[in-house]
Amino acid sequence: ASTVNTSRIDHVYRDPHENPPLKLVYGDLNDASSLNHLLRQIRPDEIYNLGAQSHVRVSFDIPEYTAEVSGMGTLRLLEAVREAGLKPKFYQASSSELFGKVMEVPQRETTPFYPRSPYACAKAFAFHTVVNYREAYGLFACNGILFNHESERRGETFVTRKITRAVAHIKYGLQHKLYLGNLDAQRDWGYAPDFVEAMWLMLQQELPDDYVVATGEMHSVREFVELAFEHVGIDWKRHVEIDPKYFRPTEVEQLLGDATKAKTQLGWAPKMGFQDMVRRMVAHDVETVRRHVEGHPPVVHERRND
Ligand code: F7E
Repeated sequence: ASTVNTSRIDHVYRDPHENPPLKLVYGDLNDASSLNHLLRQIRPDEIYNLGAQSHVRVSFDIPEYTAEVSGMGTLRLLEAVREAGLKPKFYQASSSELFGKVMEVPQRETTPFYPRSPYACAKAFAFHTVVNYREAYGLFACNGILFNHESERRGETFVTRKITRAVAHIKYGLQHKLYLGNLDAQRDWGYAPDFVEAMWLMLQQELPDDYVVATGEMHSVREFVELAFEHVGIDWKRHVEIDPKYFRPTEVEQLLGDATKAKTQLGWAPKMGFQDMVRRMVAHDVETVRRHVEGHPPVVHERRND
């Protein structure tokens, strides 16, 4: 991007004490030559492929682009690894969206996939490609089938952050209405930092494998809304309205994960509960808006190599 968009990593990127410093390079999952070049230059020990057009609703508007980045992009990256003659450990961000119209409850590694969006179809292609490269070329490649994971840094158009930001703006009178889609959808929402630990653990094992990462608890969008507004003592019913433009042509009604395999084989368990996570996200957005309203300038760190 030609605009500076590092705000979510600035605490690491702009920290002068970070040693070694975090380095950013240009590349694109749709540009095989950039991937080939970067791999030969960096020769990484571990690769975490989180790159995607990751918004499910948006994938219905730009299906071809989504398939290119989220599906073919994974293949390009794996091919680049192979062509460079490297054997890094490889993590693929697979998704609970693969389960889509769920075939069993809760969902685990053996549950059949039933993707319900161009995004999920692209992720299904990527999932199987990773398994195939593991089997065909002996690559240490893992799929983490991660259920929804949220945090204060979640993109603002995903439902959780959309809600917590709106709550903060409504509290300070900067917004009156929050327009949402399907309040009945249910998700297994975990805390992103916990889930990142599971990603890392997968690559520290003796053998590569695929794992479901989830909390085992399911809540509706309505429950999330109720809890978020409750934290600031505002009645959500006065502010939330339904806008059908946020409905999806095919919806994933409910997702609930069974992370027994990750628990037993990786020794992983989530630390943050649902209520604490919602409270934390709301508190963060309330604090950000308060600073803005009260005219506190944001902390500016020195630029390094934009
Ligand atoms: O929607 C409903 C919506 O966009 C959650 C991505 O990280 O997790 C994420 O996918 C639910 C859906 O996430 C609005 O219909 C209601 O049922 O926050 P979301 P997602 O689609 O579950 C998975 C694991 C991924 O892999 C994806 O990359 O909330 N919903 N009203 C709404 N959703 C949005 N975005 N906006 C609304 O106004």
